[in-house]
Amino acid sequence: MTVRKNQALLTADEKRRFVAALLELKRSGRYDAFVTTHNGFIMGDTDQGPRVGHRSPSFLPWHRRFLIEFEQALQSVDSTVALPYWDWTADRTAASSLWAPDFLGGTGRARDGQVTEGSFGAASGRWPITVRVDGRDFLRRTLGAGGAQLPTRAEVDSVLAMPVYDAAPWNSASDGFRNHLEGWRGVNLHNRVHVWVGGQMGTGVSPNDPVFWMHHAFIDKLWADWQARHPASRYLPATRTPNVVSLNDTMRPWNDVTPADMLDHTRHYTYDTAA
Ligand code: CU1
Ligand code: CU1
Repeated sequence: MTVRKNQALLTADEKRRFVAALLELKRSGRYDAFVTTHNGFIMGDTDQGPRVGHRSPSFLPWHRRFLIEFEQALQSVDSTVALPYWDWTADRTAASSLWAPDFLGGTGRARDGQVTEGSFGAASGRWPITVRVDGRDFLRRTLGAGGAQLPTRAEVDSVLAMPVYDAAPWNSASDGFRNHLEGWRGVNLHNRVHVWVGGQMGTGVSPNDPVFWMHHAFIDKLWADWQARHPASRYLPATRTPNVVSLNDTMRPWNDVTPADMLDHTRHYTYDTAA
């Protein structure tokens, strides 16, 4: 059984194994296929047209399925690995152990944002950015640039308190839990973290930064926490709705997955809530 842990509680050996599995997927080319898929959806998802991965109700089930596939890829390299989650309400500075050289490496240098430390720094030669939106082939970060602040626990709680999953017009203008969590309006949780990290994380090729998976594992955990807090609330829309994925519609790029299939994460993994 896969148990996803808070990254701050991983042992040195667990960190080593996670990093080694990432590097092996990168070396084999499997990693970059995930980056390509994600960017394709970012480019295709629009407020007035078809939208699946983002700015729509299926933001949460789409990323849940995407993470499960990635986690299975990691486990094909090392069966002991699970995706850790990054609770950015607790580990909220560039001094966090998350960014240490033995894990993800730190922020980028001032000149060009290039990450210089650890396995994902340019000097390691093991993390070339091949699926990219410009000519720069190295991982970039600008942690907390411009005085940006990560969301607080109080802000998370204010979003978890929202009882309605989503609402018309089912896009970036919607009220409801999904859109306040995704971050197009209101306190903005998910989008703000992408901006705080900066570099590739602020673009459609965000999975180039391995922190993408830990950020989205926490977003996924917050969805599970919301479900537990609102047992009477349901995924919406429940019936066919133009341009968006309703409860029982299949969800691209998969042809056998619906949001309904993704509602119970415990069929796939659990979250270690010891912390
Ligand atoms: Cu995404
Ligand atoms: Cu994201």
